[in-house]
Amino acid sequence: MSEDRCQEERGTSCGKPNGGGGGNHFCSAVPQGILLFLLLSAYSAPHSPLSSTINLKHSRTLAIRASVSTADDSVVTLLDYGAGNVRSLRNAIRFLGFNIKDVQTPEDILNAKRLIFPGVGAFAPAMDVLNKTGMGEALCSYIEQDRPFLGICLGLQLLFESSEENGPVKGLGLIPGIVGRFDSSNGIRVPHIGWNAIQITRESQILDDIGSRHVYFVHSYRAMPSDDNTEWVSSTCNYGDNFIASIRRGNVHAVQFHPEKSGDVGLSVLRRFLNPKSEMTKKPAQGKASKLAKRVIACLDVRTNDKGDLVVTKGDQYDVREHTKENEVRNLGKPVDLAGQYYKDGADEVSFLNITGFRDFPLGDLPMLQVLRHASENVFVPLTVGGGIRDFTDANGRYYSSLEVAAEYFRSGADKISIGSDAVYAAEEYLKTKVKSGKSSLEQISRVYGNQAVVVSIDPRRVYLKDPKDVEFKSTRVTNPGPNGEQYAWYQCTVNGGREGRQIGAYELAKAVEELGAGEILLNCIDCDGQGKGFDIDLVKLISDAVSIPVIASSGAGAVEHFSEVFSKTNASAALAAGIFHRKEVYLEKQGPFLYIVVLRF
Ligand code: 1PR
Repeated sequence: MSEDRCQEERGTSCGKPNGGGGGNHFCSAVPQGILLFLLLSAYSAPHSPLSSTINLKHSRTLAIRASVSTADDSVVTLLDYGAGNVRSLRNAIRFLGFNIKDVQTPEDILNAKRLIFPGVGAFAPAMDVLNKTGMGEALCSYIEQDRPFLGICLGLQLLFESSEENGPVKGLGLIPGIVGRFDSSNGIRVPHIGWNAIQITRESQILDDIGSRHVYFVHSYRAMPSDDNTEWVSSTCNYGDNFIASIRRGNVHAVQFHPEKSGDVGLSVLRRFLNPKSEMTKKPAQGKASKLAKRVIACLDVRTNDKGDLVVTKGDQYDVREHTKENEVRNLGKPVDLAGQYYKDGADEVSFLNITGFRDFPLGDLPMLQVLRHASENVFVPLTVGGGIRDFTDANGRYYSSLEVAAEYFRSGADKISIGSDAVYAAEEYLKTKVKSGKSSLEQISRVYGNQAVVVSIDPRRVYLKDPKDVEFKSTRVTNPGPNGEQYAWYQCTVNGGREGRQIGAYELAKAVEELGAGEILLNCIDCDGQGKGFDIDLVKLISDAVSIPVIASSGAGAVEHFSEVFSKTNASAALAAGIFHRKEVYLEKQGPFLYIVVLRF
């Protein structure tokens, strides 16, 4: 990039803030006002020794004043403006033996020895923060000087000229190109969530360990390779089309995927950025993997047992009590230990479901938050948490919005939150009024944190029918007829952990929550839960064909073949299982370029 180009962009983009818009389609977003408050308050912090020397609006001399830091080699400077879950990245950096210095002022950027910019949130509010605080100017100067930089996700996109996300919105303009949305009309599911392979187009040091292994993506917008930006592009990924997976020029790197969520391979990317001389950890695996992999998710249903300990439990059609005289809650182990174990084994994601969340208040449930905090210290794949996400008034009359509940979960290390009962009420209301109130937990959280951060967990029960006309809900022809020879069934949604049936079908619910902003559907099936007889293929097919967001098939896995069956017969993007892992009947294993296979343990 030429000096002229950067100067020109600064005149328009750094000098004049972009309009708001509150787009929210990738990573995690916080409304513009909050972002600004967070950053401005950090910037004007009285302890800043340099604050008097910086002119926020006219800071073009910053580059001249930049001095190479004498900071010690173990320090990494992090530009975190407080949106979404940067905890995992912090944990990953610390896990690799480095310390973090947070950016408080633009000069912290200029004085950084190495800078990581985990852009989170939507493009417009992020640019607004960068413009208004002078951070954008400092970033341009830092990158122009070819100093060690790693942008992640939005941290890559912001380097481009502009984005269509609630835009057009001007970016930093360092790399030619416009960031656009994936086109779901050609059959791909948006957001692009999951593990995909990248094609390395030129030597890029930080990608040296990757080979053909997959890395974790979660985004709805992407930059495309072109003749104008070819000198920057170091790898591409195919999802519908080839998009830019990483850029590199000199010491400046940026990746669209999340290294902090990409397990060992992601940690190696961070390690090679932080310490370019580090030994290669593994010989890159060879292979031709080029597709988005189907995900295997380990699920931990968590609740307090009768002694008051938080334990992993597992239901049999949602009944989690032992059928003994004591009638105790089944105790399958400690949540943090099991999550760590499944991560090491190779799970693509780990989910925690607080199964008594519908009656307990999650912010009063501090052990659950502690579980998340501890789990995220050692688990470097996406963590989802669900249970009790809704508005709540406590015993003292203090009102907590579902946004506050979700924010606490995100701060504690969750990448996604999962909403059960409250999403059913929201969908019922929406179908009744045909109006999106914008007030449901689902709508609010997806508006603020992006729809990729919101999973809706559906708990349906199969109801057999002689004739599809017998109900107003969508039914399907079933593979195995009902007890009285019924050829059809509809799937009735429930709330409160399956205790209460509602007058809405899984099909209607799935379509409604997609419209309301869900980014993914976790599709349980009470009839199959804990039975080990396989997923309900009829149900998974019905729902995964009905929506264009990813669907996670859940309930019933009891053998390796059940995973292959659900992936070959339906359009599910992922399969979630619990009992089969807890009982150690199978385990996960990484196999070359293919992410994970499930192998019987003898
Ligand atoms: O309604 O927002 O508080 O969320 C409560 C969440 O807790 C929902 O996601 C709901 O599915 C879950 N939940 C509530 N009660 C139970 C229970 O078991 N008594 N667990 C429960 C649901 C279902 C799966 C399970 C799979 C795989 N668990 O997640 O892990 O069925 O099991 P399998 O492989 O052993 O067959 P809210």
